[in-house]
Amino acid sequence: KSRQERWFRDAKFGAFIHFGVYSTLEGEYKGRGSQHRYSEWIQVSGKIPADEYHQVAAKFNPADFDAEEWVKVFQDCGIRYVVITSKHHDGFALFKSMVSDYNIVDYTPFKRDIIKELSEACHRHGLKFGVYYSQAQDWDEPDAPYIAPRLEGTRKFIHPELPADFKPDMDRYIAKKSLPQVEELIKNYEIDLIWFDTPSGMNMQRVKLFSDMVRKHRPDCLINSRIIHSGKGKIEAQYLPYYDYVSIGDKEVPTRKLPLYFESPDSVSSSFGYKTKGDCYYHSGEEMLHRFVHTVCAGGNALINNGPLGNGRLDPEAVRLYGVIGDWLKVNG
Ligand code: JFZ
Repeated sequence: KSRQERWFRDAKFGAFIHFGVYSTLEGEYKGRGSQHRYSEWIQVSGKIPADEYHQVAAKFNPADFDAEEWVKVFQDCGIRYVVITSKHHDGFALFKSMVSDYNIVDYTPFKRDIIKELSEACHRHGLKFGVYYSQAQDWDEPDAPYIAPRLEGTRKFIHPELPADFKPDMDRYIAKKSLPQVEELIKNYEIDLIWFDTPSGMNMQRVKLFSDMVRKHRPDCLINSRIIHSGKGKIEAQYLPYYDYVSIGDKEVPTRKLPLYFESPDSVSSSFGYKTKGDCYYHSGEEMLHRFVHTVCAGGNALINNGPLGNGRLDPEAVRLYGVIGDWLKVNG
């Protein structure tokens, strides 16, 4: 299994991007939800029913988004790959989709395909391009799994019209939305890496569907371990053929033996999505640099998140913190 792994082995620094409808809310909705760490979880923490969240989505208009500008900033800091949320747990897609019109092109006044523009800008400048795709959780789909027990009751307030005896069918959701959207991403865009996450309900049969789909159309595309492993639990050997590298726990510094290439998903702040309301803070430059060096010296890559603003501009503090690492790399990299 050499494939594309060479670029990943040498990459060191990746830019993670959490961007979507939630970026406009900045961690709070009608005074609710700001106590939750991650602003991309606002639909759950702010108890926003689907039809209300749809109204927020219908106004999503990141008019200042400029893929070239983003990529230039990343490149200046020594970043070698980019991973952006093509669909997070809220179910909203940042790419044109025939599978569901709940996407940035068909559902918003913005109408531009962020995944297309960013993938093209990355490749123009020699950066690898990856997409985050929430294969299991999708709060917009009643059939998708809600993490139990923490999210017990969530399906009911997001979809109040559901009959009391509704029986969610994860395979129906996978067949109708999740797998066909992964197929769209893999066929319609030049994708070097796909980043799955929070694999509630995933099993061998479901893992195979996603992994085989990716491998069939794009054998060089890397797949991360969160297709089946959450990031905290142990690694099971039976799943090793279905992904290419391990994403360890968020902000975890590597302390255990890892069998494969690994990556540490980190963020410049206490959230992934842009957040200004309630409990939120940025890490210091020293702290970011410490975790970066620790991760890279242990042989892994640091995938460090920035949450762009709802208007499509990069967060200036994230840019500054990327610069701290970039400056270090210029001397020591
Ligand atoms: C998940 C998402 O729920 C979150 O919104 C974000 O996208 C993040 C990158 O991934 O959250 C996690 C998943 C795994 C761990 C922590 C947060 N973990 O293993 O420590």
